[in-house]
Amino acid sequence: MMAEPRTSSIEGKLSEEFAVPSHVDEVKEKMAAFARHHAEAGRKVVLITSGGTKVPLESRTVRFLDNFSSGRRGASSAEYFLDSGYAVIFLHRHRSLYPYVRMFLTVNMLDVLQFRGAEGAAANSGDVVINQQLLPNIAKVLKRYNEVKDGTLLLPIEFNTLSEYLHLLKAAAQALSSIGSKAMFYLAAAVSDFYIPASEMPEHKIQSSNGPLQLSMKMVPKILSPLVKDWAPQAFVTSFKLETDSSILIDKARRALDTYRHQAVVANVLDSRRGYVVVVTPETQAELILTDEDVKNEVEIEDRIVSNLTSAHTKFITQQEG
Ligand code: PAZ
Repeated sequence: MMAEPRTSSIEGKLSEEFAVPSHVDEVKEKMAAFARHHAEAGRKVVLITSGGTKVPLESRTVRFLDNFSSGRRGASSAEYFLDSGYAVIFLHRHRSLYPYVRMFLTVNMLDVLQFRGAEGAAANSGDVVINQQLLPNIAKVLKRYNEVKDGTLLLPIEFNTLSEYLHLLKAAAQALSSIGSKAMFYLAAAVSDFYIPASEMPEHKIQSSNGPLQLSMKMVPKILSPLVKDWAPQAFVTSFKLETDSSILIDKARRALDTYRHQAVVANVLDSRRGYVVVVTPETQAELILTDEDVKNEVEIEDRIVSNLTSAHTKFITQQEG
């Protein structure tokens, strides 16, 4: 078993070494009000994290370290949670994939719009119409998007840098603590494990004339530890584990569960993540696989992940209450 990180030192590091975003209190209040409102209406609330993080190398940032995550897992999972009756706080990387809109991102908007006006008419006197054939399922998706919007069931919160992510996740965990076991955390974002503290970062653009660059980076504090123990101790928490070497995946997922004592880890391998994951809990291990038939029918693996976890969450609530 891994040594459990000391939560007080993690909290200290968070406030000392990561700049606090100026809007964090305002966002925290918004999330708390959202959670209270939906819990009172009998809904469960899931906090989804989605996308990669940006780690600056200079304080007037020209260069930064990033990662592969597109945010597709988080965005599509948000839709399945909404379909399962959850209200969703979507803590996502700025410009990563967004629920519903994600389906149309490869389409050039100007190709699907047509100008209809009298010959020689001024551009502002005709109509602009949509060619729906170029936007498959647009009417159905738009209807669902509007239902979600009208019901204020989706609260989007953006982050960009690692610091913003860490502080906003802490604020979210504290905001959701008031709804106890009705809250689920679904931590699908790909968060950097390494960073350069502000005190060690050059202010200006690193000069290539100084020769090859050597970086020394520190470990990002493991905030799953205070999240589970201190900030939202009654919530159902799911973390994600990504590896490129499948032979170490399940062992790493089990070690995370032993260390942080949360409820589930979704384990996946980079190249197969769209069609195969393993949901690992302290007692169980469920392989979720898309068949060729599923792929033909455009089934998404997130549908299966969300279905597995919402059942586990319901059982968890019953146990907590019983
Ligand atoms: O964002 P995406 O759909 O491209 O990828 C999803 C994922 C691989 C980032 C996610 O499933 C995941 O494993 N997140 C945690 C990564 C980690 O181990 O830090």
